[in-house]
Amino acid sequence: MIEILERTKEFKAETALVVEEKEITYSDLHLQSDLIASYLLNNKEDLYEEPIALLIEPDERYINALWGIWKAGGIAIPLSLSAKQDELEHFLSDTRAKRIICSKTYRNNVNSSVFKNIDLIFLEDLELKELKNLPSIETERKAMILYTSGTTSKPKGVVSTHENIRSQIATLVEAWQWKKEDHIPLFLPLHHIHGIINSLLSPLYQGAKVTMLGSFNFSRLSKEMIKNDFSVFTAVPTVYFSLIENLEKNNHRELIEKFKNMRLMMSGSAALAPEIHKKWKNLTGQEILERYGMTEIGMALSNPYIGKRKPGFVGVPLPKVEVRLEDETGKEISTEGVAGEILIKGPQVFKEYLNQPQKTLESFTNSWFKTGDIALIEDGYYKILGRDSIDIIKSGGYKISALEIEDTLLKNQKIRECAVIGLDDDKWGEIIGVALVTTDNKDLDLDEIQKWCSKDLSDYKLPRRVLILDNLPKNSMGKITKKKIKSFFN
Ligand code: MLC
Ligand code: AMP
Repeated sequence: MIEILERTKEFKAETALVVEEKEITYSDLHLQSDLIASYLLNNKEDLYEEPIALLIEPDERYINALWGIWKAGGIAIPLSLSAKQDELEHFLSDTRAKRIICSKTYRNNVNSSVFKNIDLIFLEDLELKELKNLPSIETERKAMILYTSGTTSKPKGVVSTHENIRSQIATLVEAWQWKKEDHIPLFLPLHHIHGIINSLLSPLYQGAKVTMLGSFNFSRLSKEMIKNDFSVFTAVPTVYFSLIENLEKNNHRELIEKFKNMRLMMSGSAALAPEIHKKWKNLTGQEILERYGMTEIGMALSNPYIGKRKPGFVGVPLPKVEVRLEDETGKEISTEGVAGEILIKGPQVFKEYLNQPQKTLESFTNSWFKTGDIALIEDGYYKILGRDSIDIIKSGGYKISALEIEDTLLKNQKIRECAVIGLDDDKWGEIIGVALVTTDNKDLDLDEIQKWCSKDLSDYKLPRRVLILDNLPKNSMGKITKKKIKSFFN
């Protein structure tokens, strides 16, 4: 039994989603997803974990398709609509998905070589009439694969079960007191856990209302804020930076009042600078609740809903999440102020990395998942100090593999050597910097490099600063640490 599906049936005629003024009820979502499940099953009684990808705009069709796949017994793979050819090829070959549910707007992007031998199911083309018997799904079955950047060049598929997802949601419902009366604006991408679990599935689990706004856009969000009384808000730090920039430019009293009246505003996916926390409090009176999570584990640490929220800290373990810090020798750290790696245990921790049994094995020690994030505890509150890899760049709430970009750059004949690094930035957290040596002093500028990368990589992975180091002796870049290379930019 998939708990979120069973529960939400009870909410019947209540509004679940609002999309462009249109209200979609829980019954609508269930009927449409039953029909999609019936279509996907065709003559089968169960899809038995068939992987099915989603390339769908963030509107009601996304939930219809996601729930449809789950109801038929498949595994859902939500993909980014802006994923480029190379990325899609990797996702499709890694998951071996043979069917993709798409929305019509995606038709123009369909590139024949990537989608060879793939059945593209355009939702709007389907005449969905027939309802079939749907299988009963055990909670231990695989439910979803999300891609996340690791220290190897290709993103890893994180496989979660229905029980993992249920636990991730239940934890948040309890800690943040989600209720039926809540209303949240959704503007985060729906191929990452922040958007899927925190912004969308947690409110639906409680019968609350989600207004789906597409990707973040200040003027669209402002209009909706004025029209509605949203009660909960969750975003990445870059969004708060953007809101402050806009609100400071012109003093939008009505909008500020709306923010003031919310019951809970949260931030996560990247470190929220205490300065932003302070500015937001001065502007709106809201103390942002910062929390810490990861695709593999859902949310693990959170400042309290009721109680002291400490800027620069991510709080304490969420209900039913076990958290510990370990030193390099694997010994638990029990002294405050001593830094160590965060380890997590609990029912919300993912099942495995797709097709990477060795990587999965190495990521656990005695059933504890090793996050790779370093933290310390002060007065009982965790403080994230950073990730132990310089090759994971955090920009705008996204995690980006430096190696993936280096891979793309080195395919360019004009580039002989390169190093990709994250450069500190107030708004984005980090921006992507590239230091490179050209082949035979070839002319290269940022524009050309961005164009080159944009063939293979999503926009958020594009280099934003380039430093040409043609005066370096041959083959010397590999010998210099990335830390040193970073210092060349200043
Ligand atoms: C875009 N731009 C960037 C950039 N991305 N500049 C530097 N670095 C980047 N990374 C530039 C564009 O080129 C453009 O420039 C301008 O900024 C606006 O771009 P945009 O794409 O329109 O940005 P915007 O719509 O403002 O989007 C920013 C954002 C978005 C922060 C809302 O990136 C976003 O939704 N991020 C969330 C990602 C997320 O959900 N992460 C969660 C992962 S799960 P110009 O010159 O054209 O104006 C996870 C676990 C957990 O982490 O704990 O949650
Ligand atoms: P992802 O790999 O996309 O799932 O992102 C997970 C990573 O985001 C974590 O391993 C952390 O490095 C980072 N992260 C999430 N929340 C926070 C936070 N509040 N502060 C600092 N880093 C965070």
